[in-house]
Amino acid sequence: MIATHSALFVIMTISGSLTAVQPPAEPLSLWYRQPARQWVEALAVGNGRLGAMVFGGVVEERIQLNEDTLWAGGPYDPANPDALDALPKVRELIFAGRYREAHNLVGQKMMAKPLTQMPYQCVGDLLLKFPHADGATDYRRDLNLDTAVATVSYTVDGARYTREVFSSPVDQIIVIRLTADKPGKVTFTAGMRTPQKASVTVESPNTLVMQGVNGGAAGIAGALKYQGRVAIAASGGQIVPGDGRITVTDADSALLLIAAATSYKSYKDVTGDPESLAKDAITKAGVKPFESLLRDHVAAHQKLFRRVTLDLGTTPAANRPTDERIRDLDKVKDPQLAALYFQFGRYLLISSSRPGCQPANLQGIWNDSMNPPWQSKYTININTEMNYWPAEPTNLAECVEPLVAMVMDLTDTGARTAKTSYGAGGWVTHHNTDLWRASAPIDGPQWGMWPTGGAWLCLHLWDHYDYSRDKEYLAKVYPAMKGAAQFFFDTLVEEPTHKWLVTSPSLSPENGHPFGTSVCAGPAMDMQILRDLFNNCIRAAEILGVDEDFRKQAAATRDRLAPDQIGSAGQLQEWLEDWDMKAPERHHRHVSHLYGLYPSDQIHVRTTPDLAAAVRKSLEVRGDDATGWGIGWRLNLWARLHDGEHAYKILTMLLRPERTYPNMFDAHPPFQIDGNFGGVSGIAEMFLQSCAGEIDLLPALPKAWPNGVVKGLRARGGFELDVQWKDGKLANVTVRSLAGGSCRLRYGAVTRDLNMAKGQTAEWGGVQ
Ligand code: FUC
Repeated sequence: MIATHSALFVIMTISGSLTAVQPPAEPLSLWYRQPARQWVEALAVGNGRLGAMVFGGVVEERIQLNEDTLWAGGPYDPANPDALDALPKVRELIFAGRYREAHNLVGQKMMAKPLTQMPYQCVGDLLLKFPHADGATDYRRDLNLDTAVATVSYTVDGARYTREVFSSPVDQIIVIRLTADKPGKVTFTAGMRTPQKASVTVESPNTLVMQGVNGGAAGIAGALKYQGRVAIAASGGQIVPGDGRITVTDADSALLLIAAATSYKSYKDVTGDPESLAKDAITKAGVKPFESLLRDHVAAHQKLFRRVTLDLGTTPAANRPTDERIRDLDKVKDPQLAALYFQFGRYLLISSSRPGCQPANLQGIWNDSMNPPWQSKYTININTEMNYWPAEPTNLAECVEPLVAMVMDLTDTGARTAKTSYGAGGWVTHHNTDLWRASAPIDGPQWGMWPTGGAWLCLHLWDHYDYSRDKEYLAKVYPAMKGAAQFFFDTLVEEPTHKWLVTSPSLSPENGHPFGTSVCAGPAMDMQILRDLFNNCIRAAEILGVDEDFRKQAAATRDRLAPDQIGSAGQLQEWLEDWDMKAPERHHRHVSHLYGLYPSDQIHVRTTPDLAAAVRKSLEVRGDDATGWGIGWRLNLWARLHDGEHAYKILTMLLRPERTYPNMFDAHPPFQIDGNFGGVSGIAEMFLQSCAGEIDLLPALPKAWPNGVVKGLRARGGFELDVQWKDGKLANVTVRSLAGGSCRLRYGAVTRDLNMAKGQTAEWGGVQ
């Protein structure tokens, strides 16, 4: 980091005096010169399970807390038994073109009971009140992405105060240390508040205990107990327990250890003991000095975070506070902001999705509400998948484990829905799920009547193998892939015109067609997802040497699916019929039918140029602007079209204040984390694409980034690559093989085939 401070960067402190607060020494930091005034300014820390938002107030600190299993409700089965009887009639109406009647019948007979799923909720807040009078100077609040520590520091009455906050994946606690550079200066009162049904008491002398039960929602009773504990230790001074609060006076420093747990053991077992879990975590962490808590936390974080570095060049703008950089994006040349956004997204995935935890939901794990937007759950018609797009390419494969575990749960709950509502084998999941792995269609026909969510999730099961080539893992997940295929063997129907096999009833996620609903048969996205599912099942069965008959059935079914079609405007058709140009929302945020180009590679500029041109046309018709995740998807698509300039333009739209809050959370709006993750994968796709059987180097490099280097990206086949470019041209690439095997590198028209032993490294320099 260049530590120059021109007059431009002399800044106002929160008390208004002129000072020169230094930017953090670590360039991969978010930083601010004032506390957070609203939640989307607070800084997020998390260990996959325990999340905190750090506001950084001088007189009052608010640490908003989450635990990733604290959702409303309890185990439930929403599958609607009336669906089975209605199914033939619904299909008949759809094939007769009576879509609105089909919609109504679906609404009456096929939707889940209840019609909504359970919300993800918050634990509450830890509040620290300080006796500082107004007038803090030299205030800085930062989040170091390399250490995953949030720090607040300021000066009051000549003493410099520092607060450090992190959420340790090793010790399963959130740690807060309060220090001052003069002895006896640390004085504060700690208390807790919560919107949950809970009480806050003090376990003398030094522990705040919040205990409660979760609430019900939509008629499903709450079934969870939970507990949060805050143990306070002080060096010097005094700890005085009070009524629901604890006061520390005149200490040299204080250490707060926060644990939280619920009784959730699995989607069908809520018999855990939150008290012993929380107590144990505090007891174990309590014997470690702060330095070892910190060291272990940082080591665990860096093991993942440091696998990838990205340098796009740095300008003086990189010294400025993050909120100002986002605000001035269009006025100031600041390539490092994109690198920071990229690494922040990787930081968020590491912090919200570690093995053994719940998958990252619509807000990762950060939520301060009892009824957050879309319940902050799992939306499987794009959002959950987008959360995991960057995982494999940006070398965070471990973070996929919670998603894989959720899919395994869904094979069970989804098998019940398949049987009850469709009379089918295998398993099915519609467009949403929650902590309880609900799998039936919700919300209403327009959104919910989409049976292909589980099949899409299976792409992630396959990709996790394809990037690692771990056959033992593949053997574990293969039954889930096979079960997803089985459901479609049993439910695909022949459409009357071409005799293609199609899904029915279904829809092209959330987009209404010209006949007053979204409900239809065989939308393009379904066909593309099922082609991937069947192909990946066949490949997996071949690798594992099993199920020859099943492979044949998968191939025969795949070959009868409706093909991708190009419509009259030259666009890729979203539906079986050429309805695109007549659809009421031509600029719809979802671009479901373009799944074939990204995340899939069925459509590719090299292998299927006509279809790729049709995707381009569809994207042009749809337009660039969309919700945060809608922009994130478009970014990946333009990168796959090898149009670096357009991809860069879209990335700029994602980074603007309209789509990026001051704390760098993505703005749908409101906050939705998928846009962050789509942004990360999109940036990675500009440098490296691993699809259609090749590794494409710098396929979408924009002019704005003439020089740079990215290290540690992953490609299919277990390869890790460092790519460097100069003056807009590939300068050098290093390939490491982690699994042994062959690959083809491509740079423009030039290719190079490699056959590598496990552990081998190859260089390709000076490519013309
Ligand atoms: C889908 C999207 C919305 C939102 C919601 C969580 O329904 O269409 O834009 O992202 O998921």
